[in-house]
Amino acid sequence: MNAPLKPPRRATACPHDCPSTCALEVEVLDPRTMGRVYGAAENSYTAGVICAKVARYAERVHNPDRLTTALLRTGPKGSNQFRAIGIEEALDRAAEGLAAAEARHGAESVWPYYYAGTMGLVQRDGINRLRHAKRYSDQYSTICTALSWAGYKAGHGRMTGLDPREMERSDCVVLWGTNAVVTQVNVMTHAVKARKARGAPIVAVDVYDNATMKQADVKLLVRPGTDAALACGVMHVLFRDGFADRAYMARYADDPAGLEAHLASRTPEWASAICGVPAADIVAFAHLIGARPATFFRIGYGFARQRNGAVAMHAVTCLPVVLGAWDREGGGALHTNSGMFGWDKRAIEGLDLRDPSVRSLDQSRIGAVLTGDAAALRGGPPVTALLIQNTNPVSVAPDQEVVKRGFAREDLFTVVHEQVMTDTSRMADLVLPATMFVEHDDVYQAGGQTHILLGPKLIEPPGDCLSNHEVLAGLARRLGVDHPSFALSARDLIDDTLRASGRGSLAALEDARWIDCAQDPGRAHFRDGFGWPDGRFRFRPDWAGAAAAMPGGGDASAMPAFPDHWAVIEEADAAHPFRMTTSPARNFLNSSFTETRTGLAKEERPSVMIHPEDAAPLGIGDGTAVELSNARGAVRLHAKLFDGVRRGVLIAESIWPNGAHADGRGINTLTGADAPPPLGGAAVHDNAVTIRALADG
Ligand SMILES: Nc1nc2c(c(=O)[nH]1)N[C@H]1C(S)=C(S)[C@@H](COP(=O)(O)OP(=O)(O)OC[C@H]3O[C@@H](n4cnc5c(=O)[nH]c(N)nc54)[C@H](O)[C@@H]3O)O[C@H]1N2
Ligand SMILES: Nc1nc2c(c(=O)[nH]1)N[C@H]1C(S)=C(S)[C@@H](COP(=O)(O)OP(=O)(O)OC[C@H]3O[C@@H](n4cnc5c(=O)[nH]c(N)nc54)[C@H](O)[C@@H]3O)O[C@H]1N2
Ligand code: SF4
Ligand SMILES: [Mo]
Repeated sequence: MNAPLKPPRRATACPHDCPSTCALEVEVLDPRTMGRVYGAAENSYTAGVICAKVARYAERVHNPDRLTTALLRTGPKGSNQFRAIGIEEALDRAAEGLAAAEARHGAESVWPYYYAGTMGLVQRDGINRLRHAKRYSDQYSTICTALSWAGYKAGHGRMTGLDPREMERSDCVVLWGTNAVVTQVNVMTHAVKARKARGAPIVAVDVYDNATMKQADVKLLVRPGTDAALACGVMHVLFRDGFADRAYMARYADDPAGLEAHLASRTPEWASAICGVPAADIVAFAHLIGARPATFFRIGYGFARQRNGAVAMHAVTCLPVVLGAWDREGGGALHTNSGMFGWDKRAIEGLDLRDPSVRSLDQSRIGAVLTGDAAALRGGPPVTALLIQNTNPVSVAPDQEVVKRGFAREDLFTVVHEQVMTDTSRMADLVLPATMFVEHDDVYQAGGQTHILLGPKLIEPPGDCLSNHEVLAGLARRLGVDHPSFALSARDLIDDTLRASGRGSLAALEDARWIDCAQDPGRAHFRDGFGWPDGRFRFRPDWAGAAAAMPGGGDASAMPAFPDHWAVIEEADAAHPFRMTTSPARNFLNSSFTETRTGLAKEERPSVMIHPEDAAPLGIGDGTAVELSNARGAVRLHAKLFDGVRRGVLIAESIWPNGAHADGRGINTLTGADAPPPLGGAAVHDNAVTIRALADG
């Protein structure tokens, strides 16, 4: 269906943890060398556009600092003293270490730990096959999506939404809590189409005048953690001024009368006092979308990284229902379409071997787990061995001081499989060198759009680099694990998985380059009903039911019955007068790309944005060295004066390597690892801190 590419261009997909999942064309210059990367023009979502950091990906693949041999620790933990060893010896030692931990305290003392450094299904999720086969501790994955997905599912009952390409038929586009220009640039392609074709205004809701808000027609600048108040104020006006679609709600919602009564006291003035947006702006926004029910709400993750994030997400998702937006072409919402693919991952994850009685440990609470917190360990044995792929917790996990204490334990055996030296691999006993996406085969599924894409191996890896699948197969063999998938190639696993999932075959995907899995429009708009037995959207969520799915059971008893401002955020107080978010930096992707020269040069140095009127009385000028602190620790960086942020709010664009900060403490030193209801998660944008100028600045 798509014409074959002309050499040296080869088709692939972006492997990174980004909702865009771009269809890429990579120049292959010789069997070991890649050149420039382009967005595929024929892909209707990518539409030829990719971000700058991936366009220059050759810099990451051919980085002289890449890991190309296995490393064995020779000095004290964290001293960064290693010697190179052969890859077979390294795998022998890794298997011996895991087996020794198992022999001492049982299989649950081994914790395979991973995330989404690559989003490929084979190379990301294969670690679970080894886990289940060995009955190692399970991972309860919370760091990115637990808060926002809990909030979205609470109303809709399933994790799907609009096809993003429908945006071009929208009368208004609301970008809520996503810095799309930075984090998923393709959203802008489609939003701008709507603006050009139909004069649709673009609205941005965020905590600072970021790159996305700068492009928006309407700017709503909220205080961090107060989006539910804004949403309630807007819904109050929709009901009050005759914009609520009562017929739609009567058919598709659980309790519109209850919601309306509840919102009676949530006036724009009430909302304004909480969220900081002037009441007149709240009314104007309500009237704007009230007059344009075909409004597309593109709802991001950022505003849900707050302790009340699930409640906030649910509140925002009530808006399109009150508006009857779902009933209009171009109207409704998209948070993620990840729930629509229906993968059968038995072959990849070894789900046939999974024993649900094995304990599951909270990814975001890795610090508490490693420092022996009995509740975090769920009453089981200590974790004495870690096998880490695809993630960099010593940098990205909250409550960093505790995480570091855990990793420093002499009785902890840590294997890190990585592409580059990271804060985490520096704490390892054994480092294994990993391939990059152009060096292994995988299949990718988009979250923010509707395609499945193939990412074939295009060039040979350097040195001893192994793919995740190869490392897992090597360990399985040494540990005597028997599961047929370990003997398969990554290509065979892709083929099996596509077939089992009813998505054709590897050969077909190779020909087609991608499969568009878009739902039929009726289903995308929930015209067949929301994902509950009665088909009705829940204005009144079953939070307790949601919390029951958390390993060990979550406590939702204090959660509000209807959408509301839930005052459980880390409020500023006299000792910690500022609210701080750790919003994403344009040239990094989480902790990735912090190892590339261009990324570092463009981001300059770790910094924190502060309003000039907040800065002046503290003796802080532009570029002053400052320290941010709270009960969890202190972080050093430099101030940037910026009036596009509310008074009392600080923005530290992240995530820099810990070592980029003056005393090696990264931004997550300040973030908390308590598990917010109903399902846990990392409230990394919800921090109260104090700031002071450093004398030596
Ligand atoms: N303060 C703060 N903290 C945050 C966030 C924030 O906004 N602020 N964001 C949070 C979010 S949303 C997330 S998702 C997490 C993400 O945090 P991480 O999971 O750490 O994120 P990444 O940087 O995407 O990937 C981690 C590592 O995977 C490695 N990797 C990539 N591909 C492969 C591969 O094929 N094999 C192997 N073995 N390794 C590979 C990369 O080199 C990289 O070092 O961070 C969270 N932490
Ligand atoms: N360049 C770049 N791209 C990335 C990433 C990256 O680190 N850098 N990370 C990738 C990953 S893993 C993910 S999950 C996605 C996430 O992408 P997004 O969905 O965009 O989510 P976040 O990056 O957490 O934050 C988005 C915005 O939310 C804002 N925000 C924080 N608190 C609040 C609040 O209380 N209310 C409101 N309204 N806004 C708030 C932040 O300031 C930020 O501008 O992006 C991916 N893409
Ligand atoms: S926008 Fe996202 S998916 Fe696209 S190339 Fe950049 S990181 Fe990859
Ligand atoms: Mo994420």
